[in-house]
Amino acid sequence: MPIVIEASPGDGNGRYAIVASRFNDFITTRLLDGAINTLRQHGVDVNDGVTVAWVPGCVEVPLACDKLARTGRFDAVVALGCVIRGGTPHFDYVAGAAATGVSQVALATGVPVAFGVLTTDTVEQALERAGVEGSNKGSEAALAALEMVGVMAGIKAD
Ligand code: INI
Repeated sequence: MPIVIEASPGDGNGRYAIVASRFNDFITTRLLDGAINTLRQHGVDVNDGVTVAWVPGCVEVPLACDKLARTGRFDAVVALGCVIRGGTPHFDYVAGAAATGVSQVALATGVPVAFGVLTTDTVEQALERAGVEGSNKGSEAALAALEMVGVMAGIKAD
């Protein structure tokens, strides 16, 4: 039988940093609420175990993630932002910089960085993915971070 390393986001272990982009903050504040609620629901003490850093826009997200990851104080980082195609002629540059940068941070630092950056064509699509009741990509990114903390621990222990 193979050795299987798998984790569920249930044990509430770990300290988390969240980087939130202020651009389109009518969306990103909802993503942040979703992320924090999900961490809390999974047993994380958000008063002690969560740090939130606000940055101007998605272009700045990777650097803040990198700096936080390198402190050694966090088991995972959650990146939150919102790029709306209608809102910028350079959508592809901003969205691409965020996506590439965030994945490079994870590989360079060994700290999981969950990608909760919305890249949508319209405001409506962004609102749908930043729901209070329904789909919330901030919440989904927090779940990925929780799970990856377990996976990293499983790989170390094996
Ligand atoms: N930043 C975003 O997070 N979302 C956007 O839709 C956006 N638009 O439309 O341009 C955006 N631009 C700002 C960018 O992220 C940087 O903050 C800015 O270029 C300064 O470096």
